[in-house]
Amino acid sequence: MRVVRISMMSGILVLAAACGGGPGATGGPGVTGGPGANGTPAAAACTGSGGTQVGIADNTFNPQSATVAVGGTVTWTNADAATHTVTFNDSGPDCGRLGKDASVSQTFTAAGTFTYICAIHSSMRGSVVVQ
Ligand SMILES: [Cu+2]
Repeated sequence: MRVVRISMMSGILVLAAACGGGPGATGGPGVTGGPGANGTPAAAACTGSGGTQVGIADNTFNPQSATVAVGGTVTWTNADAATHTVTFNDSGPDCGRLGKDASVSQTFTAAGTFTYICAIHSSMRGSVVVQ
């Protein structure tokens, strides 16, 4: 009987978690990771505009480490002819492929250090420090 009871409680907890998110819960993996818990941005995936600019040129993110306040936004713009991505580590959002002159933004709602790579060129690495 005890096993059955534990199983039922687990089911209830799963249901509660599934219903607890409300609007915005579908924004991306970063939402459920907890603030900075696993290096994923605590924000909807790849949203926002403006903010701190990070250029992509010669297969390098510049600056490689950008610092923003909590609630701040980073916008990446690709100046290379080659396609790049902004892909956060540890199952964070992948902001997709950026062709030449394309840009993408990410808003950060929790403090922490969020590392990312270009999924096409694994030597391209950057980070955003949110404080
Ligand atoms: Cu790249």
